[in-house]
Amino acid sequence: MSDQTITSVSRESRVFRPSAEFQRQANLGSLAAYKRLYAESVNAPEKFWGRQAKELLTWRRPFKKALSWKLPHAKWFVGGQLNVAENCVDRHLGTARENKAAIIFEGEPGDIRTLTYKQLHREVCRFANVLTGLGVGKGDRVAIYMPMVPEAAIGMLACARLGAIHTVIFGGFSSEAIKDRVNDCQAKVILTADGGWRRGKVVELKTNVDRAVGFTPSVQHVVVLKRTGNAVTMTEGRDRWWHELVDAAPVEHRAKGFDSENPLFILYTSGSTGKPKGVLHTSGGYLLGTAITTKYVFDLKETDIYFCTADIGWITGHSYVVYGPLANGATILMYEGAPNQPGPDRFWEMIDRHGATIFYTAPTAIRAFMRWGDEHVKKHSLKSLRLLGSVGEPINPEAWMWYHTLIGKKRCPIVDTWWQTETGAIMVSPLPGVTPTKPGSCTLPFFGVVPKVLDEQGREVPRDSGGKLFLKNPWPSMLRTLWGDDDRFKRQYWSELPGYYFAGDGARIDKDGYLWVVGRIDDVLNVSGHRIGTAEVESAMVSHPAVAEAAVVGRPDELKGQALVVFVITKSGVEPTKELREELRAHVAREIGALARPDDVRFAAGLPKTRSGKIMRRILKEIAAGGEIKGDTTTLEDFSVVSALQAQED
Ligand code: 7RM
Repeated sequence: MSDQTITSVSRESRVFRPSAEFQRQANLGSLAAYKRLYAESVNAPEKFWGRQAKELLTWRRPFKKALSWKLPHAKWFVGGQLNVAENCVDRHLGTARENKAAIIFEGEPGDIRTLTYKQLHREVCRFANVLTGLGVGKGDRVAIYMPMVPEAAIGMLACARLGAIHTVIFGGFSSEAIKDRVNDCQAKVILTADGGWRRGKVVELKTNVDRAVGFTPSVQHVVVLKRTGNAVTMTEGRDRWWHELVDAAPVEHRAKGFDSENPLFILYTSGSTGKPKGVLHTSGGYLLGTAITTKYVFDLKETDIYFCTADIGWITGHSYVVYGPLANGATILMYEGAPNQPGPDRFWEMIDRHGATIFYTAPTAIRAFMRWGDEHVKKHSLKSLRLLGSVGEPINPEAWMWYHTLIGKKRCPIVDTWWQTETGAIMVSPLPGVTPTKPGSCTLPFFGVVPKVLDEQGREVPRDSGGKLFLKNPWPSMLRTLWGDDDRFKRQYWSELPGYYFAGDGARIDKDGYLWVVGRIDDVLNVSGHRIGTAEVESAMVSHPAVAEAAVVGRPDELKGQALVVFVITKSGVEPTKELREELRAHVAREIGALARPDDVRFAAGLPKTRSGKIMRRILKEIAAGGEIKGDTTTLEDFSVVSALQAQED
């Protein structure tokens, strides 16, 4: 066995079987049915995906061939033409869905607005006409820097309708981030708003755009939605009010069909160093991947009210707020603001108010709810919920159990969904009602997905030992390239092991074939020759009752290779003392072995995270080693956290 495998130290062994009640009504009703379809999807992928594409999507011109695969470049549904917006909106008109709510929107101040499919159609058509009027056509890039309001989705769908390429820039990012991304893709138009609401304050989006746009010569127009009503400066000729343009635009718009491989969007994701990568997704394959996973992983029913808390600036917002649910004619609940505004129970209040049935969020949010206290949850019934989802990082068993008990009342299945910006759609996840779940495991591959856990030599590691996570076969919603940098695309994802897509994660597969992601490969700890994933150490740490959140990194150590430094946020009311520090070190040693006893426990008030909640361990590594912060920090949610950690250092 190679010494480059990862040692697993987790001892989680609980199994939760689906209830008969859920199983009876599930879209995919048995493990046998899953296995049969899965086998077909990997043995005869073209047949399987060809059939799904015909069943789930509406084509303007039928495709000739499901897949053309010239590694690492895939073309799905070759020769086919479709319109993505038509698939998400128009085709639900003239059916029972026409007057069904497509979007139920709640603003942070409490304003509520509902758009039926018919109304959404009207808005998308009008805005497509607006964009046409501004000179946007097929292949042009449009940047979207907006709050989580229906107009953000309308902007995306209007681009899709025209065959233009949107790039959503997360509304929490700075003008620096706007500048880099807009220049990289040479966007012609920016869609923004005067502001958005976050924690009772206005985030001045237009002001940030103004600061960037002096350095982005490609931008011809900025369209500004009036959301918060704060004063903004409008530059004559360049800046236009959303409502004025829309009021003057015709409501009729005839959509054209576009090639299945026509680009749909670019989404920038931060690289560990240097400039962000522009992940490119195209039309037919992406839409099929998001539509089919929404249908089966979320067991979507006509009557569901589906609440995904992700911002549209994240891939989860693209795939599971907008494209996947709308392609299925679902009702989505969309929320603008912070989860603790006005109180820590905002989500629970919303679930009860709107009768949400499916709730999809991230482990970092779940740990925050735990920290805020159970009493905020217990004030609400949550009886409408029937299914819960998790995404973004490995969910520690402690958080899984809390989610299961407090939110799901032990009756809702949890789907822990592993996927990436690059994969476009969910790759590994339980199917609710079908797959027995284990807290902390994302379980089994979705149709067409062949995960492999391999060592440095590309050999399969034995069951239960860790290695690098690869995907073997192409899948419809895979990224096609990195915008403007196909070499980087090949280097980054396809050179680790020839013929395989490298996910960048460490993982293990257990005796039941279940996948456990143990963290990013770049973050793997190396202690006295043992390689350990970050997730297992952090999970052991947060299983201590005093700990709310933890992040572990390695610091160069002459003796051990690396010393383990754990940054810990304690639960509210817990005093961070020297004794507690020793107790936590001993706790980890007890939970997973002396090998993983932290050398250093540092109490912190906050951890450096991206807005989607991922801990930026790269920054913590630099802090632990006492060095300066290098590399891209534009995706950091709050730089003051870093300053505070560094100050503590001195
Ligand atoms: C959807 C999304 C991708 C990275 C991925 C993992 C981590 C995401 C899970 C997870 C364990 C999960 N896209 N990750 N989901 N790890 N279990 N269920 O998050 O591009 O922003 O991030 O996130 O490391 O490679 S992303």
